[in-house]
Amino acid sequence: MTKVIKGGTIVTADLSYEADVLIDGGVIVEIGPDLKGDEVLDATGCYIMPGGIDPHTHLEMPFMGTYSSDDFESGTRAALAGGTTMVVDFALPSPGQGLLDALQMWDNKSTRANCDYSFHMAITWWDKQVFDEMEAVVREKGINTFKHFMAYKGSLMVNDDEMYSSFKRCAELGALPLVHAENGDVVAELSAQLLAQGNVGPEAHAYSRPPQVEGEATNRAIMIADMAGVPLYVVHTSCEESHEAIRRARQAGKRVYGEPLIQHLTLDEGEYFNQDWDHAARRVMSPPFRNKQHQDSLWAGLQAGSLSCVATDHCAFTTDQKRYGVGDFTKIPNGTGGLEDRLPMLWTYGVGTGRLTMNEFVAVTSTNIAKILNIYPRKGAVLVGADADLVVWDPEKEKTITAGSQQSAIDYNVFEGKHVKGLPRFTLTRGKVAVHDGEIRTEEGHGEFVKRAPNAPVNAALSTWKELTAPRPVQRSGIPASGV
Ligand code: DUC
Ligand code: ZN
Ligand code: ZN
Ligand code: ZN
Repeated sequence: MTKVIKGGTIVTADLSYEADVLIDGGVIVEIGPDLKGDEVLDATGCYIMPGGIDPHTHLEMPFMGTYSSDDFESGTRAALAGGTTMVVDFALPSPGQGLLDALQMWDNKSTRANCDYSFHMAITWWDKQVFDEMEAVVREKGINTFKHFMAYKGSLMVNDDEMYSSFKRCAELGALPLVHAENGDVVAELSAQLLAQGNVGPEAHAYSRPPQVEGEATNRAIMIADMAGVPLYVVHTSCEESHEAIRRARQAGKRVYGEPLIQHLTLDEGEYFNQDWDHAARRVMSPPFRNKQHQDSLWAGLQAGSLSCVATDHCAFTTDQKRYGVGDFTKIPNGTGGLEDRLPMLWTYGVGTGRLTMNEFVAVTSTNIAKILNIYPRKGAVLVGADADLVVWDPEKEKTITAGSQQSAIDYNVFEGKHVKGLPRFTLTRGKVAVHDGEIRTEEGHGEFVKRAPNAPVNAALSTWKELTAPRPVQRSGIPASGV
C-alpha cells in the first residue's frame, strides 16, 4: 500500500517548492509532480515538512520523589498531535547504577512509544565502570550523546573533575556531551538563604536560579569542553548570559550548540509573581522563566544562528505532584510540558510574527537537530530514502490551547489560553497517519529506537587551546630543573 501526499508545498530547511510525496514501506520513495499512490492525502493549501524532532524530553522520569506524569505512550501521543515525530529522552542511572543497566530500564518503558525515539545517556556519577561502559553505550547501543547535570547538588550533579573526565571520554568515542548548565553549589546556597528568610513560595524558585548561575556554568562547561577537545551542546539555554557565552565560543570557532525551549521563548517571569500558588508552581522548572530582554536574546539567537534548535524539556507533573512543595519551594517537582505545543507555538510566535522564515522553522525544530544528533537524513529531511516522518501543516488552522483537549496526562497546560494559528492536518510516523485534523490514530508500540552512530572526527571542537593538549616536557625526577 503506497500513500501519496498531493497538492502541497514542500518546506525544508533549505527551500520551498510544490511537489507530491510518494511513500512506501514507511520511507519516501519519490518526490515530484503528479505522483500516484493507493491512498491520497490531500495537502492543498498546506506545507509538507519534516516532522518535528524534540531533542529533550523526560517521560516517566523518576525525579524529586516522584515520576513525571507523561509516559512514553501519552508523551509521544502528545508529540504526534502537535506534529513532532521523534523524541530524544534521557536514561538516568541512579548513583552507583551501571549505564547499561539504566538503559535497560528506559528500554522497557519506551516499548509503548507511538513514534520513534532515542536516548541521551546521563553521566550522574563517575568511576572506571562508567568510563568502560560508555564505549558499549556508543558502539553497541547506538547512543552518541552524554548528558551532564551541573545542578541538582546531591543527586544528579557531577563535579568539574568528573565532567572533564567524561568529556575526554566523549572525545575519544566520537560522542557529544550535553550539559544542564547551572551552578549547583550556588543554587543550593541561594535556596538555603531564601528558605531561612521565610521565602518558601514558588516565586523563590526563580530567585534561587538567577541568569548568572546559568551564565557561569555555561562558560565553565565551554572551557572544559575546549580543554577536552570536544564539541558541546547546552540544553535549555534560557538567558543572555548563557547565550552570550555560546555566541562567543562559536565566534572563536568552537563547535558549541545552544537549545532554547519554547517555554522560555514565549513565557516570562511574570508567571511566578503576583500569581496564585498553583499557577506559579505549575511553571516551576529549571532554568526558570526569564524577563523579556532574555526572550529577545533567544529569538535573536535563532535568527542569527547562534542558537541551533528549539526543544521542550517536556517533564510534566500534575498539580497534586507540584503541591509536594507547599511550604518549601525546593520540593516542587521541577518541570513543565510542551510536547504538543512546541510547533504550533513556534510557528505562531516565530513564523507568524516574521521573526523566523518557514525554512528556519524547519531547521530549528527538526533538521538542525537531526544533523547534530547524527541521524540526518534518515530523520529531519524530505528526501527520497528518508523515513516518512512528516507533518502536513495547515497554516490557516487555529485553536486556543487548553488543558481540556490536550493529549498530555496532566491537568493543566502552561500555555493555557494562547491562541495558535498553524497546526497539523496530518502527522505521519514512518508513513503511518497518526493524526488527521485533530483526530488521533496513534498506535501504541509503533515507535522504534533509532540508533545514532558516533560522529566523524571532523566534528571535533576547533580548539583555540591546542598547546594545552600537546605533549609537554615533564621533569620526571620531580626535582626543579633550575634550583629554587
Ligand atoms: N529541569 C526541569 O525543570 N525538569 C527536569 C530536569 C531539568 O533540568
Ligand atoms: Zn535540565
Ligand atoms: Zn531536561
Ligand atoms: Zn481532512
